[in-house]
Amino acid sequence: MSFGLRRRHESRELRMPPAHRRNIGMSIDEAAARLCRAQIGKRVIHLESVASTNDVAWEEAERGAPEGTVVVAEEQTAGRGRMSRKWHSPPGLGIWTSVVLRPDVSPENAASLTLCASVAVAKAVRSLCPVNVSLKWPNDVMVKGKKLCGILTEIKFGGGRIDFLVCGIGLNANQRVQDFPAELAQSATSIFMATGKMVNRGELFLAILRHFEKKYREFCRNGAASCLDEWRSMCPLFGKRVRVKGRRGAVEGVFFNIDDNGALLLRLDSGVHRSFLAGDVEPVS
Ligand code: BT5
Repeated sequence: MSFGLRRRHESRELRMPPAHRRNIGMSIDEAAARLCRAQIGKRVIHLESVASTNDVAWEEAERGAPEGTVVVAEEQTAGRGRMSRKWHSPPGLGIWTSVVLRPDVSPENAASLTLCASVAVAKAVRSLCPVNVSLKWPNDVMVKGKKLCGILTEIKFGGGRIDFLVCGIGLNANQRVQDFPAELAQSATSIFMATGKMVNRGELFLAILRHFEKKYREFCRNGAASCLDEWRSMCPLFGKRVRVKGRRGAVEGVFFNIDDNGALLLRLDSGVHRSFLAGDVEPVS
C-alpha cells in the first residue's frame, strides 16, 4: 500500500503531548469498541498519521471493505477539500475520518448524502457542546460565520450505479487560534475556540458516527427529503440573497430551495431558476 501510513498500535511510543492535545476521557479506540454492533463503525481502522483518510478508505473500498468501514487518523499530512484544496489536519486536535458507504440509490442522489452528513455532524456537536452550529451549502458546518467542519464525498461509479462512496469528515475540535496557519486564522474555528472548553474527541467521534448512522438509514429508507428539511432549518442563508461562485464565474440571486439531489436552486433577478451541484456560497447584503 502506498499511503505511508502507520497503524496506531504499531507506532513508536508517543511523548506526552501538550495539554491542549491531551485527550482526557474516552479514547478514539474506546469509542470504536462501542460501535461494534453499529452499521457505521462496525470496523474502525485507527491510524496515527496518514496522507488522507479518504485515500485509505477508498483503497479499502476497492478491496471490498463492507459498508460502514471507518478510517480515522490522528493526523493527516495531505488532507484535502474539494477541487484539491488543502485541509489542515494537525495531530490530536480534530476528528479526521472517512466512512465507506454502498448506498443503493441512483447516482444523482449521491450528492445529497453530503448534506445528510453535515446535519449529522451538526447534531452530534450540539449534543455535546453548547455551540450554535449552522450549515452552509454544500459541505460546511459553521459557528458564527467561521468554518468548524468540512465534508468531502468522493464517489466511484460502475455500470451506471454507485459502486461505493467515501464520505470524509474533518472537524476542528481542540485547536487554539495559533494552531491554524495564518491564512485560516480569520475563517476557521474549533469547538475549543467557540466554547472555551476542550471537547473529548472519543465522545465526539462516537456521537458523529451514531448520528450519521441514523441519518444514513433514513436516507436509504426514505430518500433525502427528511434530511433536507432539517438541513434547510439549520441554514441561515436559506431563502436569502446570495452569490454562488462556480466554475463559470459568480451569479447572484435568491437561494430559494435545495432539490432532492442536493442541488442549490437560485432564482435570478430575471426570474429564471438555476441549479448548482457544486460551488461556494456567500451572503449578499
Ligand atoms: C472541505 O472542502 O471543506 C472538505 C474538507 C474535508 C476534510 C476531510 S478530513 C477527513 C477526510 N480526508 C480528507 O483528505 N478530507 C476529508 P472545501 O469546501 O473545498 O474547503 C476547503 C477550504 O477550507 C480550504 O481551501 C481552506 O480555505 C479551508 N480549510 C482548510 N483546512 C481547514 C480547517 N481545518 N478548518 C477550517 N477551514 C479549513
